[in-house]
Amino acid sequence: MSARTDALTSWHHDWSGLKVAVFGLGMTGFAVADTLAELGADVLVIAGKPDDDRERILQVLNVPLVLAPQQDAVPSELVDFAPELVVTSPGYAPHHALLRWAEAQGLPVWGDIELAWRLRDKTGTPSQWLLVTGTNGKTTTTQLTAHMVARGGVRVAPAGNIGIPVLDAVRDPEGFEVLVVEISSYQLHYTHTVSPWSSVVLNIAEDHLDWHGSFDAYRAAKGRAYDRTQQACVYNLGDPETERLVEQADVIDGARAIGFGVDVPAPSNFGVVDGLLVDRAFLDDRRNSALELATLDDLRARNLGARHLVEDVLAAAALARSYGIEPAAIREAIITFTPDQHRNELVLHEAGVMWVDDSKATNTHAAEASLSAYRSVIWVVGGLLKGVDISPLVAAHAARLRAAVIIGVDRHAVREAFEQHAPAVPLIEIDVRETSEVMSEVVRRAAEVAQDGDTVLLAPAAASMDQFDSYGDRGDKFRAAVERIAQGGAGQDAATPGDEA
Ligand code: UMA
Repeated sequence: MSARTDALTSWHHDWSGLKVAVFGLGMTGFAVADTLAELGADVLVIAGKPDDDRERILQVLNVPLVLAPQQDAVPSELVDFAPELVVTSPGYAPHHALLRWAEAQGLPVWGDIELAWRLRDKTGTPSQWLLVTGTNGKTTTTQLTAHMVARGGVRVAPAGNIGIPVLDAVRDPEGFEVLVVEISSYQLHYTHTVSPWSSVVLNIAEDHLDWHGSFDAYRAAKGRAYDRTQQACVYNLGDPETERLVEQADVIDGARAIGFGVDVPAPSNFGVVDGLLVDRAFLDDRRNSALELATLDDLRARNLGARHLVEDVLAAAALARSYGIEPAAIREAIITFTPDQHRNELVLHEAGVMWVDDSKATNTHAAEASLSAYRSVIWVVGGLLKGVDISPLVAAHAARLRAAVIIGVDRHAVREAFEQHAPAVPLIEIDVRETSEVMSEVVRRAAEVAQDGDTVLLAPAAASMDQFDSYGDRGDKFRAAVERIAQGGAGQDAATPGDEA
């Protein structure tokens, strides 16, 4: 790294004239370009596709943009610009031509989170960060943690991969005492000096192999969340891989390892005793006692009773307690918490059939948790598999599957997995030309086979972008189609769910 960029660790340092290439003009690239322009840096944005609204604002800011739609070429404007620093959006994989070029030039490459960390003193006292990563449960845990810290009377905001660029939070005019930063493996890859107050890796399973190149590289990226942690490295007692990452991390002296799990906790851990969630870590007499946080009944009343959600609550509580939030505030946060959309949401329960939107299950690990929660499932599965093999999931759950409705571009791989590992499960393949019709067809065909006691579960174990704008869009379209069919409006041969029992 160059000496100049190394030394830039404050909003109040001199960023003027620093030549920065920004890769991407999505949520991240725009926030980065806007921030750097405000700091007086000399910015060039490179993006793969146009974005009219953002381009217009860039023009006002006097920031030039080069559109470079080809994934394998480096535009001459970038070479001529000769940047001193690259700040990339997380969607750009390290093997992208632009990143390979930056590496060959020996340029420092930061993500937006690295930049935000260095600028977090904009309004005075720098905020402390609680980092949340993991294959699944990140968003719920981030929201829960922020809610708990807020109930403790602290000025806090959730940010990051949750959909709010951290730079937006850092530039809030009044500033925050704490940021709860959801950080993806992509973002971690481009992070170098972040030193969180506390951090958690919730779990690790195969995901994003195409971006990272291998499971080891993905795992290594996740492990970076613990590096330079000041107070508590929170890990999952049910996932030994997360504990290994803590052991391998380079933390600040004195940082503690705090485990969480749904069993009776040992001292220094969070867990469950006789239906009570307890903290045996942040109290003086942890050998002989524990602090009560909430009851499992409190969680069930908020739809947080499933095992993986209990784990998320415990992880969030550990982060909040590490910042000194009182147990009473944590309970208040739990009993007032509303989980996110598209996360095991019951859309309709009619004629004995449950229609459940878990569109957020974009990988096999999340789909596994979801499938395990139901006995007799008509599983809506498929999309962009991201290089992950779905066979083990199909094999493990064959017995509970009454049928599978296959969507997405990678249908072939999904069908093969069933043919090999669950040949008895009836397959319904959705092959419609118009992507806008996919969910109507899914729901129509599922309704034809659904019987009393079945759950039609949208938990595709795959990303959505081949046929939908996002997992949110996929879930919205599922809900709309279910609601249409419930009102009897889904076409001439539409059946009411459960009709054909
Ligand atoms: N681009 C290219 N080529 C590429 C990659 C990106 O040209 O190979 C360009 C696009 O043309 C566009 C821009 O880069 O101009 C988009 O950048 P991006 O894909 O990094 O997306 P952002 O809009 O900046 O959103 C990102 C996160 N997206 C990804 O990591 C893919 C958002 O997480 C995050 O909320 C946001 O920053 C704010 O921090 C989304 C996500 O899907 C929800 N995350 C993955 C996940 O959770 O599994 C990691």
